[in-house]
Amino acid sequence: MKITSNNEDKRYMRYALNLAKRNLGNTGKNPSVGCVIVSKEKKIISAASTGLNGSPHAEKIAIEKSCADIEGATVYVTLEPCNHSGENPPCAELLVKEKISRVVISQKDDNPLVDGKGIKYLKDSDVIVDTGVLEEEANLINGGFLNRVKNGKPNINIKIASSADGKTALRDGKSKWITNDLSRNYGHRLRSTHDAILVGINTVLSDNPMLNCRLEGLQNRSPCRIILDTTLRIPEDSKIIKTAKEFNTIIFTNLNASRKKIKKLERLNVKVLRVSQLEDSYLNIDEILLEIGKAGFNNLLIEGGHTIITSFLSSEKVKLIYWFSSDKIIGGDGLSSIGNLNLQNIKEGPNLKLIEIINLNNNYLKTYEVLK
Ligand code: AOF
Ligand code: ZN
Repeated sequence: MKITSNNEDKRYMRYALNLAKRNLGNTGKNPSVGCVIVSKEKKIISAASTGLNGSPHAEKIAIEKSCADIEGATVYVTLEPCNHSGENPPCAELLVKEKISRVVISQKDDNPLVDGKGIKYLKDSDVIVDTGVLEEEANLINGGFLNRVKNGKPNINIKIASSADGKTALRDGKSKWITNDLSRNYGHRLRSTHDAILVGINTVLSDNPMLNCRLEGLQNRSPCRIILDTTLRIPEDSKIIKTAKEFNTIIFTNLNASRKKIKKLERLNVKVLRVSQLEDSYLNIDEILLEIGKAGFNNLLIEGGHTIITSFLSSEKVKLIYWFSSDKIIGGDGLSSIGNLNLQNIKEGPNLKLIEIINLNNNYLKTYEVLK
């Protein structure tokens, strides 16, 4: 049963959510879960998040590193504890064995292997269970995983870096440097918290990007790079291909793409996946997203360009927009961040809910949730 949470529960849960949030992108196909243990004496005696690539689960790490007796403690966890044996042992069983008296859960796990079984096991074992504490915030962290297990697709987040008047480049395409260093570093941080990053071939041809995370110490947290390349135009000497042995790389192309080119790319360590093409000659986004889901990616970051951003925004449910906006004005002859949406009236367009603003030394990162 869902009960109204008190402020103390929210405070501990917020800590658990922060742990989960900062660990996003590190847990493979598993969700990033946060867990905080509070003793009978109301002291935080342990805190953890899911381990690298999804093992061990957060609850097990928190229990093992607890600095005091955990009998009778309360456990705050951002996702329902599992009670099945997969790659990891069942957490609900462990919590009961350790004589935890209360478990506060933010959000239920819709993975069919869990789906209420963890909560039921805890209740049947006389543990007090409260659910729904800061569920909306938890959904921003768990949502990608839950979407993948329910619909087979990842959550789609878009990154835009623009001038104050929403332009991403000058008329001639020059975009260096509209935003400042801090924004660009934060952009790399975003790459590290996503499982995959996607751009169109035009971005590769014009910018020759690496699309990895280049923050010191976080290079090994780079996402899988995904390129949409309908006719396999990617140059073999592009940075993406040259670094494909170091960073996972997937190219989506059409069903008639040259076998010879595909073989060549595969030899260079690139995974090539073929999908159908739509009437407007774009690759079928639905098929692409299902393939990305199949690969186990929960959170996808779209980094451009303009055409790709526009087609995702108009054809699919985008979850978040990370919008870096700088202290420069480019003017009407600059390139817009978003292309034509062909709206007949304002109501038809995407509706945004601002969920966070960060001041990055006179640039701003606004994080919007896209409400349709
Ligand atoms: C938890 N705590 O920290 C995470 C959970 O194959 P396994 O055993 O690792 O189980 C994977 C499933 O467990 C995953 O699909 C999701 O439903 C849940 N993840 N559960 O109790 C955790 N990461
Ligand atoms: Zn578990």
